[in-house]
Amino acid sequence: MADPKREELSVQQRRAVLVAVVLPEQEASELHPLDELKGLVKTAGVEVVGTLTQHRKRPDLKTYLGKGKVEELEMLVKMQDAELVIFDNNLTPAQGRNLESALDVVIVDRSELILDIFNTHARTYEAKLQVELAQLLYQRTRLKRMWTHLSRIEGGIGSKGPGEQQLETDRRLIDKRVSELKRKLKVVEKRRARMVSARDDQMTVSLVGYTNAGKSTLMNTVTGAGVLVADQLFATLDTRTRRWNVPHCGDVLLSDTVGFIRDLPHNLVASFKSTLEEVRNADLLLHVVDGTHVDAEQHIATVNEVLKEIGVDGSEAILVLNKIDAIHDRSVYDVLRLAHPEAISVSAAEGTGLAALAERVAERLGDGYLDAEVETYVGNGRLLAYLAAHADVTETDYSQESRVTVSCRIPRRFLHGVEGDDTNVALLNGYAPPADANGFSIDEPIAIEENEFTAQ
Ligand SMILES: Nc1nc2c(ncn2[C@@H]2O[C@H](COP(=O)(O)OP(=O)(O)OP(=O)(O)O)[C@@H](O)[C@H]2O)c(=O)[nH]1
Ligand SMILES: [Mg+2]
Repeated sequence: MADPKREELSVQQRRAVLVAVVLPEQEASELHPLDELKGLVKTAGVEVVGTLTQHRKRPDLKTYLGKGKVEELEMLVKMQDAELVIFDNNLTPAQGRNLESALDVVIVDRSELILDIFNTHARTYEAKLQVELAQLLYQRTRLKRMWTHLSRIEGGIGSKGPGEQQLETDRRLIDKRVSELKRKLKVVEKRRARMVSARDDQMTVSLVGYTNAGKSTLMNTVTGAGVLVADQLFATLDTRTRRWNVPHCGDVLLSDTVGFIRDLPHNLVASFKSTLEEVRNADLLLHVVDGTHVDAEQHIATVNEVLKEIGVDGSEAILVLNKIDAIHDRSVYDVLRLAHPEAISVSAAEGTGLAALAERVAERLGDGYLDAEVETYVGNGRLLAYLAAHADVTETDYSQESRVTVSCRIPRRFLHGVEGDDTNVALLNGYAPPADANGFSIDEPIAIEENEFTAQ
């Protein structure tokens, strides 16, 4: 194995049997146990030739499924001439190995399938590095499975077979590549962190949510960005940032990023650290939920768990119930509304509810606005540009000679920039500027690049 990348395990266009073991914690789902897995394999391009489910209190230690079910699965695999068995569950390396030797087909677990999808969807340099790292870390603990077959054939008892030697070589190759990837990712992370902190004076809002909730659609509708929208899981794997003009608040930066899913592989979350940097640094999160989905409540919980994993408190987010144009079961939506009375309902596709959403965003970001009258000399282009960028200007009055008076509503946090020689600020709702106001400053316009890391 000269190149430790695992293209050979790509599941695309292969005949597969799907298996779901339903454990007590998944019994709450209203969906058929295989529905989400079917969505995932559809995205991955697998041909499904059979399915099998089992309800268990806990997984079998050796084979995850019970003994009788393994036999049933073996028959199904033979009958359908399947090349793969895909589990909706995460298997230990030993369970994967045992099943592979019992069934004589490639076993793919949930993490591996998600990694495979990420691998096919990764477009940017950053996403590619992150996915490869996660795949290698996953693969490293499972190398034995890949070589035991060879050992069985050629190695004698007690001798170090070619499989085992190969195993050591592979491990070394993987470790070398892992350090290389980590090194490259460090550089990317630093760049990303610099980029994120360069926006410190800009309000930033991040979209988060379960995969397929409609985050990219919402981003496109409010900012006019051409982000890929697709009825598939994990359409977006990178982070895009666009300006969003929020009435009464001015321009904010809106980021769209990778979606979450139940049992997201741990390695993947860790590897996507830099992509999720925007989420960690956002002033405000919009948690987008597919309001038509019967499992919306579980999706919300999953998203909050992943957020917690990256150190973010999801309870502070504005909950956005999306796709209200497509509600087919009114009771699902009503229950959801009742549980989250503070949520904003929208249709990102049709553009409904967006004014209410913008208003809530403005309210939360502004932490209360200040209505101000700013009087300065007409040539003060820097201050006028600052006000245009950060405040909602309602009137500009040039009636006094060589003076201009701007009436505006400005978020409290931008007030510090409204200062300078020969400038008077009158606050109409009675707040004084913060004492630490450190003079007037105008920032360079921020270049927001679409594919910041693709050029490498
Ligand atoms: N009916 C309806 N469909 C929507 C709405 N918003 C999004 N969709 C559809 O939902 C699917 C997923 O939309 P995306 O915007 O790609 O979802 P996402 O959350 O970005 O998904 P990932 O990037 O995969 O995590 C697409 O088929 C969209 O057309 C909506 O308001 N109404
Ligand atoms: Mg998306």
